[in-house]
Amino acid sequence: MNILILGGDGYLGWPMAMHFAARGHDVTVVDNYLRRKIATATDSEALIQGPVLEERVDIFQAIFNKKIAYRAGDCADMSFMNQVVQETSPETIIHFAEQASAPYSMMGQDQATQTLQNNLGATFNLIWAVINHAPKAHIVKLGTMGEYGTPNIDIEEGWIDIKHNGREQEFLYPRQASSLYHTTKVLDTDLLWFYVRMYGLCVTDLMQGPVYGIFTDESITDKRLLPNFHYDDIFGTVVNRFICQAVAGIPMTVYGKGGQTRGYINIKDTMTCIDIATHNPAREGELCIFNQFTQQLSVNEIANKVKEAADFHGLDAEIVSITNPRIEMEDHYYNAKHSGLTNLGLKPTLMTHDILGNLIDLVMNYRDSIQKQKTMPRVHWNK
Ligand code: USQ
Repeated sequence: MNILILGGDGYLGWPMAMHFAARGHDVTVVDNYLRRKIATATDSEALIQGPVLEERVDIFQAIFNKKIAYRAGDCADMSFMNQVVQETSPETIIHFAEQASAPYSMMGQDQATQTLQNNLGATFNLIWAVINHAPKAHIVKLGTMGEYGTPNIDIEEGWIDIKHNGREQEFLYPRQASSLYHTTKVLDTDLLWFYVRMYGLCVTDLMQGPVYGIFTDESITDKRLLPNFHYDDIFGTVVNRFICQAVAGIPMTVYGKGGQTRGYINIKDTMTCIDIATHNPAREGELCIFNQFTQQLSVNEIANKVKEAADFHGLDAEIVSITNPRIEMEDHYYNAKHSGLTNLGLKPTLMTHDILGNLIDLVMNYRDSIQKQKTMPRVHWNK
């Protein structure tokens, strides 16, 4: 398969590129290093940061004897996007090219504008580049479980049947996000659904929960192939953050009551889910939606799991509750369906002691680089 990956320098984009290239697909990655630039600007550099793509594709080739093509450019630039899609003629396009930090999107007006323009611009340009140059290509878009928010009813897999005054129709499941970043994903879904209806595009939208971990079949082979790994409040996701805090002897920062429940997924399973979605493409004129997570957990449950795994490693990990910098429910109903990908063959990797222990072992090597001030929340939602 000829696969174009937008956002190929990212936490998920890079291991995804290696996954497909190692399995014999033709892979081109695109990136403009936006995340690296924001990380530098906000003093949020990754704890583990691989070389730039220009170098990493060579390291990958030396180890796997497979080539990954790299193109530098901005997906929010229409002429670049048109050119890349025209020249690569992809069968599948995997779209990760978004500003993915909820806290960054809530820092202030400039960061909000940048997030909105980048995320909507990249998705809109991709849609038009596909219409213009690859109308049969399958777009696999990374959405987020955060699009649904935390409703007081079960979360369905993308769609819901509504009965109203004796009549019935299926609609997109209601969306109510709690950061501007998550809201851009809601708007992406609406844009894609509109163009699927108008132009018969083939689109899969993956509603992914927070991801944790770093090891995939390929990244585990050489530390220079590891994806970026953040523990800061801007880019670090909660499990990775708690692991780093536990290793560095910093109390794990549970926001508020800690009852916030989400669907979590190991990075290894992200690879499998996207592989499954790619090999089971949406039909022409279909928007296919999967809820991409394997385990529902509250923040308190995660902190306790990390503490047990850390204590087992001889670390005396502590947990503290701090004032929640976000506006979100801290104690709520949460029951999200997620059978689509398991029905297609996903075998979940669960958050076990062993899995967390392997991460702790790796992070121990970087312990001295962990800075406490970067683990404290620096962005408050309503300030
Ligand atoms: N949290 C804490 N303490 C911390 C950090 C986070 O209690 O030190 C809480 C948050 O308040 C939240 C939960 O943990 O309730 C998850 O937070 P997170 O930072 O791991 O995840 P989030 O901001 O929702 O965003 C992450 C990724 C984003 C992706 C999303 C999936 O950064 O790109 O889309 O996970 S989801 O949350 O399902 O929408």
